[in-house]
Amino acid sequence: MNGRISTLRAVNSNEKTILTYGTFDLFHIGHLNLLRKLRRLGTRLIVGVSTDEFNAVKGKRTIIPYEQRAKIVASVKYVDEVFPERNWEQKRADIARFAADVFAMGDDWVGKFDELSDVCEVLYVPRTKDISTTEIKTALIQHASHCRLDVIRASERLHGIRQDVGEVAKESVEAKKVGSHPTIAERVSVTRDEVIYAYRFLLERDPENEAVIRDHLKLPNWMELRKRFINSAEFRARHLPKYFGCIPVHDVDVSISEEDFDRLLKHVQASWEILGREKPHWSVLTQDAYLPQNIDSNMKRFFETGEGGITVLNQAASRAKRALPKDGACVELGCGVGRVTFALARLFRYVTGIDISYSHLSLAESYKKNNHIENVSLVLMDSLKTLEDLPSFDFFYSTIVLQHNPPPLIHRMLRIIFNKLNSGGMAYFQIPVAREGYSFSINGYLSSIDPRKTMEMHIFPQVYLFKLLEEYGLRLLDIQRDNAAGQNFHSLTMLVEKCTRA
Ligand code: C2G
Repeated sequence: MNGRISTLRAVNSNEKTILTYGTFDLFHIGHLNLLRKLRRLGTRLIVGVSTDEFNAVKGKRTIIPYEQRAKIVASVKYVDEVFPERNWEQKRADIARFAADVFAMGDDWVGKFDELSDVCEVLYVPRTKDISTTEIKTALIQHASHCRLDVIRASERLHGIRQDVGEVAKESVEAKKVGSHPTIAERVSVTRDEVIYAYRFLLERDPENEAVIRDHLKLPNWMELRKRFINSAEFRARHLPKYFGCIPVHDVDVSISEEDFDRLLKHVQASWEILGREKPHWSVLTQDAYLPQNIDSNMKRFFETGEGGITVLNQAASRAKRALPKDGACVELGCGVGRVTFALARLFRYVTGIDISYSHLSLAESYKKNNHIENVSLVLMDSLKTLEDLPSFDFFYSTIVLQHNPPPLIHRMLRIIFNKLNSGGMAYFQIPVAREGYSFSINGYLSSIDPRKTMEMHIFPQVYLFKLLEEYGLRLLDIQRDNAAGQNFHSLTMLVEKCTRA
């Protein structure tokens, strides 16, 4: 089936075609009102229903699969045609394909699709208040947990009755003999819901089939179920920090030709420009809340995480019993949209924020202007020369940045940075130094570069890092293992100080 469900009517001149999109999961009155309102705007209403794969991209997981949602929407009398929405980019082509006169959405999307107004009218209509799929899901979960409570109460009641008839008395006498008494919870057998919730909450996935569910249902109670999940290899791999003591040496090229450097830099630049255009805040902190469609309502929270970074920095300095060179000049590498930069600006006399992506920097620039921040300058790094031309400075800051650069680039950038750091100055940076199975060969890498694969993760082996620290006379003041690069990386955040040369 090509995904289009329609009542096929010829398009004529006084036709006014309305185009809209949605997930329409757990179809509710809000959806119906919207479709009715939109149909009244024209003579034909066409609806793009998000596929399950696309919803995964949106960070949504639906209860009702695409096929059924599409059929439900198509059966609504206001709807003339339904087709699959597979990605964000298809709208312009769809408008042309359906000769849409109006593109319309509920006002929770206000402003998000204005760029389409060059090809058709763009409208945002008021949403129906107090109803949403998310609210229905929450109500369902609450209902389910009420049912579960009801079950527990019922079994407690049952326990009371059996006690009355003396059944349990015998058992409790036995248990008393060996000094333990089975609690109510231990006596309540495992339910199917508990098994499914255990998979979702502890392994972030659904059980693979009914057979595994049946196997868990054999367990005497939910404590045994929990024990089994927490001791499982999958849970440990997902949630417990890896031990890196036994990983082999990493095979990593760091010395490469100038020409290869340029290619590396251009590739990293291109990747981050794409991210900066498409999802700038998410590219800095990869959480759904910071995706383009969610950032407006989470912008404050986003910048508060920058403050959090300063708190951690201050803790490192106090552990090292060192005062940060606040009267000095601070340089931040990979400042992005300024998440930490503007917090650093409240700590240091002057901050230079450097980034490889113009699209990120332009957002930082407007934030700086809107908030009248004077002691920050933002610099686009279009080559390593940008770093080399920097005036020397007293403090260097960089977290969740170096990890996205291939090792030769990390090596070269740290060299320049450590060289430019004034004696007595400090550097604070986070860097992954190990990951099982990681290797880097420049030829292999350059031959497999994929510009679409925007967010890369790399490591910089400790041996090279410690060599650099030694070469530039940097003394370790504080070092912490961190989780900044995720479970599979051995990542360190360190505070170092440049020894004053005699
Ligand atoms: N809607 C509404 N009133 C509600 C809930 C939803 O008017 N109480 C509208 C939304 O504004 C949207 C449409 O119903 O225009 C579909 O909403 P969702 O199913 O939540 O769709 P969404 O996930 O927002 O997908 O490319 C755009 C996306 O596909 C939109």
